[in-house]
Amino acid sequence: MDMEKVNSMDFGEFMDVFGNVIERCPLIAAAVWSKRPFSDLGDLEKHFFAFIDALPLSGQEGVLRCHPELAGRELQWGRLTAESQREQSAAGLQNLGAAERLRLSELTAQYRARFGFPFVLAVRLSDPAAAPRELARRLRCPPAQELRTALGEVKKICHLRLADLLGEQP
Ligand code: 2AL
Repeated sequence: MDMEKVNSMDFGEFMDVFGNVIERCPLIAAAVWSKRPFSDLGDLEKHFFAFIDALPLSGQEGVLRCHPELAGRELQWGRLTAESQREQSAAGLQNLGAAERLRLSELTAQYRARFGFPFVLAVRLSDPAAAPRELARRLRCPPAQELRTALGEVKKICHLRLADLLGEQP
């Protein structure tokens, strides 16, 4: 899909295609539509990122809370969004052994208890072994730094989803 096509989309079409590039936050795509025309992928994603950056802390935490747990029940039950399901399955999180799944769920519970939002990682950019390692490392970070790191992962996920939709190399 090229930018001319994107720029010609009416609001409904744009929402159908880009509504979930920020996981379960269609309001962000709804706001970005007003910024068209877009020159390229970088320009389009810049508007998604600017919206997130301009949110108050409660909004940024809300964006993080819209993300499903990694390798959580929603994955096992097939209740994720299509994008998350693809990402988590491709990262091998559906096929973890019982011990690995338990370790991950203990760490994600500790993370949520410490920071108040779920652990977010762009899993397409890592292997299954990296998730618990990264979790253990980030658990020790100061909250303000961790919020920035987590939002950086949201932006990486957004970039990969946009690149897929536009048929571009990430
Ligand atoms: C996810 C997800 O669903 N896809 C991805 O890359 N990361 N979730 C998460 N909590 O990090």
